[in-house]
Amino acid sequence: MFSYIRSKLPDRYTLVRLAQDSDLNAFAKDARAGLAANPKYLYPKYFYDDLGSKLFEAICLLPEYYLTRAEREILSNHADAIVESIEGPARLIELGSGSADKTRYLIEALLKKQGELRYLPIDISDASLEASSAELLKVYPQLRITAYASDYFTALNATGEASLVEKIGNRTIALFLGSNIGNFNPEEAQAFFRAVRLVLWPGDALLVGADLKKSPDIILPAYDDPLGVTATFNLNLLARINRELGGDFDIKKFAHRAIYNEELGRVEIYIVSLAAQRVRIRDIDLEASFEEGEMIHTENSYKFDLDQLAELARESGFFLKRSWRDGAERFSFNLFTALENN
Ligand code: AVJ
Repeated sequence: MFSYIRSKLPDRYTLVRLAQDSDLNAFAKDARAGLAANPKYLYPKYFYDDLGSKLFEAICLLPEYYLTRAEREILSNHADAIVESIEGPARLIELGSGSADKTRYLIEALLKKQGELRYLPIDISDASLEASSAELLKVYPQLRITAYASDYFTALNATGEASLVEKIGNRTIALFLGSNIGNFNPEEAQAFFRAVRLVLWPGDALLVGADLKKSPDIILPAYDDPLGVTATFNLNLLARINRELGGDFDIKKFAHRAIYNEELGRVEIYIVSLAAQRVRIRDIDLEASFEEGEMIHTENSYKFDLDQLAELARESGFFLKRSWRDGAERFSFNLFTALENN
């Protein structure tokens, strides 16, 4: 079902590549369904091919994209307190580790507290996993890494099964940084919390970074920056269809659009067709036609308040033990504790 790949760092690094529906197939299937639908949509998980992952790292450097800096501020100020709020030696599972840059604050706090640590990053980009793990292993000799190249749900189950020995005598801390939770609609967020709860034991912790509701004057520029990095990130979805599925999108005839839907408390991201046009996608044998102004919905990014987070916890077998915020109160970092009964 899955393969272990040994790297140059044999005893401190293992990569587990979990067999899924071949990625190419899943992308082809989902792209076909989304572009044949009305209204059209594409899933945000497909942003993150190797180029898309790099473009997202560039977004995180933008002054308008306050989320990364706010979360970094919280972690750099409170990592020790966060770790101290969780009793006992722990292993750290990260869902969507990306560059694992901000994770270092928690890794360092845990190493300080317990001397050694097993870190289990999960990411769909194995290029990101390889690069970030090599970096971390160089810097932290007391770190061991088991990396999962996989979607969250498949890998979560594997971390639960593969490591019973390690779970005994260790707490598990599950980490979900960067307001990635914002991509889920409320039902999906609940299902996700429940899936995480299933691999945790009572007293284990789930740490979640969540962007807060606030004025659209602050939120919108983070999703529509003047340099056009976010636009490029969004349009890369079409470029990816051209590269991987033999599409002939003329990228210049499409544009990025972000709106804040205040009622639903979410940013909605679209790709707008700037002309009436037809696009042929050879490998999925699809011809998609667009009207001028027609949109492809590519992402939602939900914003939260603490009541919503506490309720999400209650619905899924956790309780919200503590929250931290950055000085400007834009972003929250939340400690959920797994309760006895599911
Ligand atoms: C990675 C989902 C947290 O919603 O802020 C950034 C993705 N999209 N700019 C977010 C994203 C456009 C990001 N998340």
